[in-house]
Amino acid sequence: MRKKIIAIGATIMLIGLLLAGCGGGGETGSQASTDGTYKIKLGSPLADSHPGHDGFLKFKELVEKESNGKIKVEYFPNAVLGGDRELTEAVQMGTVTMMLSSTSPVANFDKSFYLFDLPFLFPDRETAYKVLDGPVGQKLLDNLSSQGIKGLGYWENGFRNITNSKRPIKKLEDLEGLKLRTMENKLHIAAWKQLGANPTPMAFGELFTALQQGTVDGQENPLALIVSNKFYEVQDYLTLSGHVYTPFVIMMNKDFFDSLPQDLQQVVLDAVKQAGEYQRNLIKEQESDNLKVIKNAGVEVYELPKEEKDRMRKQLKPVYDMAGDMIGDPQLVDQLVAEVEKYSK
Ligand code: TK8
Repeated sequence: MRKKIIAIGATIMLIGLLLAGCGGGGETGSQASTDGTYKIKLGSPLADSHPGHDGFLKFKELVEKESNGKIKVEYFPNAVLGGDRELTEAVQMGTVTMMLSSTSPVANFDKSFYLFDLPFLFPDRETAYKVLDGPVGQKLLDNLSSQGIKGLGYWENGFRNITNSKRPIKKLEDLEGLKLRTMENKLHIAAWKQLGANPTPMAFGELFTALQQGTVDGQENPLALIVSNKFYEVQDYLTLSGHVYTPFVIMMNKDFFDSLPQDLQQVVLDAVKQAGEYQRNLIKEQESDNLKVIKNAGVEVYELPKEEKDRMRKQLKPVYDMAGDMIGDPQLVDQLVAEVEKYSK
């Protein structure tokens, strides 16, 4: 009898230790440390010369201050922990706690994110912010929970523009045969094919070398990234096309977020929102300086005329038709279009 009681006691102790173990701090960063503090291991795929870096420094400052030190942020910029896909997978596993990615590669994890790859969707930033910070943006953040991810909010990557080293892109026909690097996203690939280019999907981290070596002729990104990653050094032409507005989505390991007490969850959400407003403003303020940097580097800059944008929209009709099936939620597409119309009046 005595042996049986000892055996039951040992089992209870073992279960207790196991529970304490998964409650203790640890490499996964998915629970509180023994001293009751929480460590956020934060990874960014962006260079520390990009406003996304300033955004994360602001986030770290806010969340450590507002949590009275209960949350500590260990921040790794410059893609030292990986690019969009690697970081998203790491956050799913909990080996990284929090990160950002462009929404386009996230569509490979949750197809509703194809929504934001629709060309010429947003007429301006203000409309984009209202849609992203409203019910449609929230729905996509909520969709991420099935991937073990807590979507926290959206910051700005921006309106994408085309650079290349072959020829000025002034009209639709100038895209013919251009070897253009695209993000690893089926809708982007289909759209550039439909416009006559020769799309090459590639991770962002490989892009500078590919441009430098001529593996691809060009790429398309917002001005802030063209400057932060010095693409202007290896490109001769820039066309201000603004063909897609890409957001950054801020993501956190869901187990970690759920392990936070309610008040600290709110501290994290508020810090992401405030740091996001700060980051969005920085990008806007730096726009004209970024253009100057590109021009001063000797890049020829062209503005894509409205009539050419209209021709591209028309040419892209099959892609718009296909997007509905790719996104897999026709109501969501209708809701998005209605929101854009409502806000862009
Ligand atoms: C940065 C990328 C980048 C995106 C791209 O990691 O891949 O061209 O625009 O912002 O997410």
